[in-house]
Amino acid sequence: MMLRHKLLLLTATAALTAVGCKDKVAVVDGPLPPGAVQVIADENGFKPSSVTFKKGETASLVFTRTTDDTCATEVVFPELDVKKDLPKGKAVTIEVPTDKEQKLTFQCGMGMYKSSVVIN
Ligand SMILES: [Cu+2]
Repeated sequence: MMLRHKLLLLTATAALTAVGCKDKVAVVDGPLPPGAVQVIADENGFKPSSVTFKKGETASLVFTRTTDDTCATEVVFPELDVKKDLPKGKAVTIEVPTDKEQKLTFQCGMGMYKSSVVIN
């Protein structure tokens, strides 16, 4: 029997402030919660495209989409059965299970931008 860990999905309430050019969207400024890594979704896909966490430590990814000119309007974690919309300019936090060593993929809705999370 496989125990599938339920992910806690939460939308970060981090305040975002748009500055400058209307096409630019501010990403989360100020400190991220412990164990959180910021990921930007833009016209080139996800940045960074690989994130590593330590087994057993609190881990989350905070996604922010910064442009409309991208396919990455949602993020999908196939192995975790998780799919979340990425509204432009809104930080979306996805908690990553670190109970075991594994490599997870995250990608855009169509699977073109593939990135990975390594837990080791
Ligand atoms: Cu895509």
